[in-house]
Amino acid sequence: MTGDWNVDRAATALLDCEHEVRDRGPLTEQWPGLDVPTAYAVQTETLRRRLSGGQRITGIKLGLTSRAKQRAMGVDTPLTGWLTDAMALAAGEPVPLPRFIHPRAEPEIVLVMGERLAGPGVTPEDALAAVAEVRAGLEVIDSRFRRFRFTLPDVIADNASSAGYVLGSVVRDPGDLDVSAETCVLEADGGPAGSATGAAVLGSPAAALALAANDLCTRGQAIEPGWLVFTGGLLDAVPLAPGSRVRARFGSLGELTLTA
Ligand code: 0L1
Ligand code: MG
Repeated sequence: MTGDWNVDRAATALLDCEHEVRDRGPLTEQWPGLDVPTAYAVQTETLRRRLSGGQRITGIKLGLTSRAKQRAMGVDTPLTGWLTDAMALAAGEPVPLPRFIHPRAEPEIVLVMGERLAGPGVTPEDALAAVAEVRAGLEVIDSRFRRFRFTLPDVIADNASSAGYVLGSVVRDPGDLDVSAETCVLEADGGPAGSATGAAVLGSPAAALALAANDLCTRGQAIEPGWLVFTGGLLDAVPLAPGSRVRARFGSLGELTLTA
């Protein structure tokens, strides 16, 4: 049955899961006609409701920009989602696990915008020229879909699994750092969980930023000064459970730890 589903109902279903801290099956099982443009309309509606509830946009994120993440999730198309102030986590404080369904953490290179960036036709060079700061980040993702199983339209509607983020304190000038060559070593619960460089993200986090600007432009939007851009997980995400300790050590962007 697809007739009963529409953008409003899907937005309510996803936000209810978030507020009630429970998962659900993929929307596309009940609404097989959900396509990518309609999924972004659902995402936009959930953002509208967050903002009318008093939240503020702090930036955007890209999802599924690395082969490691694409392979792990079985979806090979990058996507964008919104970040708001309600998702900001306090650095150094334990992750508030009761707020999340089945959270996972992933290390990312974060670009902080100095200038407005609007597509179409944005190149990685244009994108980097609009960046004021480069920082390290750990994103907490928390799909509203059971066992993180979804199709591309599902995960787009679900705001790219956005749930939380923490930002590193080391600030670098984009002109002084090769973002593609920046290294990251991830440890989970005292053991190695992988390593990568910025090149894992579409060849360069600058390419991810350009993609985001060009993609947002198709929906009449631009990336604004001051926004954070989480450019995508460098490595597959690791689960956060009681007692977890996840540490990301970056080459020149410092170190970030999340405990739960
Ligand atoms: O930030 C991400 O790459 C997540 C995008 C959505 C897919 C997932 O939940 O892993
Ligand atoms: Mg991410």
